Amino acid sequence: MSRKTLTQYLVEQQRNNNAIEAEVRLLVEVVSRACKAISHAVSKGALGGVLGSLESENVQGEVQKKLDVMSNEILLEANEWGGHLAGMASEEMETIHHIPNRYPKGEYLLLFDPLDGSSNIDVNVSIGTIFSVLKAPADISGREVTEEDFLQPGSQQVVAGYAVYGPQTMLVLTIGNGVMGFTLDRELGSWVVTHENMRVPEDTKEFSINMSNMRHWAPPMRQYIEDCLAGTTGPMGKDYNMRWIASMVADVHRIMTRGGIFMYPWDSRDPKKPGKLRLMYEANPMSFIIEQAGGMATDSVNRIMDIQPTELHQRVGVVLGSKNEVARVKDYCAGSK
Ligand code: P6P
Repeated sequence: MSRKTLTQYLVEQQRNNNAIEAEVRLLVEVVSRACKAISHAVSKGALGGVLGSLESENVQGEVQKKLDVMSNEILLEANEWGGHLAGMASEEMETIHHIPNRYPKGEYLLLFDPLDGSSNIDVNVSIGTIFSVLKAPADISGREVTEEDFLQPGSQQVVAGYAVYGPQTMLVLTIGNGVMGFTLDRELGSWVVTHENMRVPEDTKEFSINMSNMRHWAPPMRQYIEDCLAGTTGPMGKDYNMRWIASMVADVHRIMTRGGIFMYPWDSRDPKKPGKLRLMYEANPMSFIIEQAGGMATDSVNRIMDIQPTELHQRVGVVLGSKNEVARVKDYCAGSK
């Protein structure tokens, strides 16, 4: 019995549950095909001449890796012609990307981090692509898209997903009724269902944070981590393990698979920045996926998907994963602990 493919899953969702419109199904198919191409480029490594950095910096002031730019181009070119999008936004581009006039425009907005965790590229550690789909405002057909059209809270997302380029290449996707995991069958070139209805365990003993930033955290966050480190000798009454891959997609995928809590909280290094991670194309899509799998996602206190964005590349503190552990952090940080 052959396994179900992404296409079959999407057609079933469209036909049976009316859970997805034809335009959105096409969009997901196009993005997933682009992720296959990115996976192929990433897997070549040094053999493909794609490692290393460029002299350029992106809007975040980060040195761009060759694969960052390549992945961005793959996603732009794959999605421009389809007629399903009104515009795109990327971590790698300062302003929004308009659909060229030679192509029809659609009703959806695509946002993405084309290659997240790119500091891991040159050391052969898992990296990934994160994407989010919003519906453009109703009047979009009569005008050009603007940056403001993208500034919608995460609760408005229609689709969210990530591809993780690791020992396996996997696609994890939500269209708003649970989370499905697909593994790339390189022989067939198909995304094949391997993880139906992914769920995040409600409790965990594993936390994920960059401990080198500890002295910069707000006191309640420091106290929470100190209590985790105290294990059974402290108030938590259990010993914790720690993981930090420094690739959000890989850390989140581990949590989607076995539970855990991922934190990149506010720190005092740059008080103007509420966190390192970006709201629109990292925190929001990951929060949608985590919540759809029964987890929880906050900025340490407030639900991430309730945040009204004010800037395309704004940053946010992120605490997400096993809901009872995220709720515990909220107790610490909201001062009720
Ligand atoms: P640090 C990768 O650059 C990234 O945006 C996320 O994927 C990852 O979780 C985080 O930054 C790692 O940050 O400060 O530990 O290098």
